Amino acid sequence: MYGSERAGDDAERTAFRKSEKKYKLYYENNPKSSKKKKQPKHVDLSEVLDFKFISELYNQKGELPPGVVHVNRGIDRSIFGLENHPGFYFIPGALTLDEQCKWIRESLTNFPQPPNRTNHNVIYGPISNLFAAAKEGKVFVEEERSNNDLDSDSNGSVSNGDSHRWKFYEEDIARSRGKTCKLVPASVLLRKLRWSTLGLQFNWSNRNYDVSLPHKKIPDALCQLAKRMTAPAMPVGEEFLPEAAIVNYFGSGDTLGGHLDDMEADWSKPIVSMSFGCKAIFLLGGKSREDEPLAMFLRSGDVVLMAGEARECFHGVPRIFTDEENAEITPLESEFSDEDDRCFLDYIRTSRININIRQVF
Ligand SMILES: O=C(O)CCC(=O)C(=O)O
Repeated sequence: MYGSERAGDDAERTAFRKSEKKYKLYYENNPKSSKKKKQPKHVDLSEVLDFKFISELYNQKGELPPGVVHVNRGIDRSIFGLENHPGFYFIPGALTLDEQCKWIRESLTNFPQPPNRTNHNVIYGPISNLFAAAKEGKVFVEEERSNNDLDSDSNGSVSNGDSHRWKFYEEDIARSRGKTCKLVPASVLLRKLRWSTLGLQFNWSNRNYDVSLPHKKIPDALCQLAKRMTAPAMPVGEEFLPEAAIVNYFGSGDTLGGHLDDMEADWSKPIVSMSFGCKAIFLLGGKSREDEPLAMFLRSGDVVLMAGEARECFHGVPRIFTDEENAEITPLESEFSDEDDRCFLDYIRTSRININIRQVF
């Protein structure tokens, strides 16, 4: 599902795959000037739906492009839908700058904290305080465990269940120990953070929610936000119950391959998906990978709901824009202007975060 996955020959030929390839980040081949900064290949973005523009046009002139509908229900924002995709809702600029900053901070500091799992669990076991360690320039060191250590773990170290454990050290101490141990800078681990899971934990190997895994409830403030945002897509008289969330972290060149979210028991409930940081392209396909997907921009603060029939549609993220001109994060730059916020700004300038929240049962 993630960018590193190799698609088979059949997948290469589908309409969805073709579209992913069209928008994916490729670099110009420029062997003569290999010292020059790599230049992204030009991509034709003329067919990408732009709901920011659509919303401005609608507010000024009441006009809508063919196939787009205005939905007026539930919350005090413009909501748009697509004639050919019942159950799909796009709420441009749904989240205030304050809300965006809050959830970016949470996504980097609290959400990847154990018992929430991340993509790093499988190699390193649970990692505490990754963002703080990266900010302080620390290095993760793998140490052999002695028999005494095996009886009781010391503070701040994590065990991956065998005779090794990983621990953050100041860089100079890490380098001196590192002659006999494996080292990974915390900043590298942060860059390679691809997902964390909140609430009921998703087991990616079995592709199911593993209720036996230790977990904390989704924070109340996030539940309240999800309930508010899902109102337009909820069956009448019912309330959304947020039980699980996936936080996706994207760096330059990262993609999320076309997939279905089909592991939840009740598809009548929407999935609410919130975007933070750099602008991205989202592809919304049909029930088959053969259906040609629609491409649309997702910006920081946009919210997408996938309910009803749209829950059965392939979707993915083939591109994020991390260059200054296209990332469109200027409003966040002024919001994160305190010295204390520098680390969040440094991260989000070249990254995108997506939080998507689900009712599972
Ligand atoms: O990043 C996004 O906007 C989409 C995320 C998504 O589709 C998923 O996690 O299932």
